[in-house]
Amino acid sequence: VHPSLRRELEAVVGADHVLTDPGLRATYETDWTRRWRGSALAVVRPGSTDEVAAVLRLLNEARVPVVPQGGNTGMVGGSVPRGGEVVLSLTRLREMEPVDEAGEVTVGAGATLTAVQEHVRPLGWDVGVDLGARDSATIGGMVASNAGGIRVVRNGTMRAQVRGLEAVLADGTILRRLPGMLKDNTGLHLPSLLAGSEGTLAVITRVRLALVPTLARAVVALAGIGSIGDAAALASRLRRRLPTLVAAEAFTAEGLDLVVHHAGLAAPFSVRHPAYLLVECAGAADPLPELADALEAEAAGMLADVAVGEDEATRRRLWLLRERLTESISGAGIPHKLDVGVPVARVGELAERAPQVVAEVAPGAWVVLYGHVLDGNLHINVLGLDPEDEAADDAVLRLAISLGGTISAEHGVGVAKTRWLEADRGAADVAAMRAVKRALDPRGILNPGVLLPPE
Ligand code: FAD
Ligand code: 2HG
Ligand code: ZN
Repeated sequence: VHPSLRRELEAVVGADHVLTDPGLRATYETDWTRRWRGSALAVVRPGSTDEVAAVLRLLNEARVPVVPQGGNTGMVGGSVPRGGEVVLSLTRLREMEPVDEAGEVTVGAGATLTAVQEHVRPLGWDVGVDLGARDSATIGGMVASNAGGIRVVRNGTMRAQVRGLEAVLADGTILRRLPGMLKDNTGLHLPSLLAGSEGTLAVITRVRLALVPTLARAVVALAGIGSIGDAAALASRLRRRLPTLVAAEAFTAEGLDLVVHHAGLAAPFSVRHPAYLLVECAGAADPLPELADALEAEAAGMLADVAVGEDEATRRRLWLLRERLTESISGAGIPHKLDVGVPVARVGELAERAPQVVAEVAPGAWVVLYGHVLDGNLHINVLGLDPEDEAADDAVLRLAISLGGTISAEHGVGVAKTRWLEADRGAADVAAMRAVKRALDPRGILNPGVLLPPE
């Protein structure tokens, strides 16, 4: 970064928060999957909204590109530099206001999900979105990527939790609407526009979250089942019978083997099953009788083994078999992550055909798939590929589109999938997105190369 710009940035945030030393920059420059990295001109860590605005004004003036970064747990390369940008780290914006009577809370964009959960749970409230990266993922990053996670079937994605937002445009203009109103029909809803914008339209600085009530009693069941398709079909039938259903997740035997091997967890059953379905029910009263009845009525002959967790420790133990898949896959190599979605009725077809289309173009590759079956969302992880070799990505993303689905159900487009955006969304949608981008960020400094393909 130019010495005079550096001095100006230091005058705004303090010299301790402008990092140019390569050793200090390193963790901000590589993404969680290790597939994406690049070197930054500097890492700048503002401590307030006004500092974010002042930093953006300087960078916009100097036409220096900016990569907004929260917890850097994103899976599509959108949170790390490609080379030559300033990384704007938002992790110092972690102030949390008191929870109000209506169950809303305003938090800094850099607050981690775990910190917010710990802030609100003692008061009987919870955050509607939960995900395995909770200790590092920030609320701002979760809104910017419209994160999904393990409660979508109950509470929707991150977009649905946002009641108000404060954000800074590329030129330093502050947008602020934080009063918290369920009904607010005064024109375009900017929180919806920014949810899923992946740092390309504005930098989110504060978020007003609509919380959900804590559910006092929970039960988790893990069952061995014949296939991912069977798991999706059974989960759909259970949903109809179970108003208390809050999660339905599936994974395969290969995934469980990896978790047992890399995370050192005990296998749940003595027999290895082709696939596993994990469901959680929760409510004010004990949901176990309802779950047992539903399984008996809907799953006759389908389930070989069922493990049930009622107390918190057992529930946690069963959940870890699912949640530690991501890190266990990374323990086995650098995956290509294809977070695709299809209509729920086609999940089985996707699960069967994805390994076949990968084998056709990359015979040496290895596929581990799992996901949020009731969201129609499978995480197709392909191991054993060069980072640059996109033949398998191409095959799987086109398969998802051909099944009436999407190239990204929850992780976003990032730099990983810009090439396929138009095949998914069509030219008219992409042109509309470009028009919005140009209007809000005319110099194109916010996360260039992310979401929109080069023109
Ligand atoms: P980052 O990775 O730092 O950034 C993500 C994107 O948002 C980037 O484009 C970045 O530029 C932008 N951004 C970040 N902060 C801001 C801001 N304040 N203003 C504007 N733009 C910003 N995702 C799911 O959807 N569901 C899951 O179940 C899930 N599970 C995960 C489990 C593990 C173990 C891991 C490692 C990741 C998982 N993820 C999941 C992916 C990731 O955690 C989420 O996408 C999360 O929302 C990213 O938050 P972050 O703070 O780390 O954002
Ligand atoms: C999950 O559901 C995350 O665990 C990560 O979205 C998925 O590792 C992945 O591919
Ligand atoms: Zn996921």
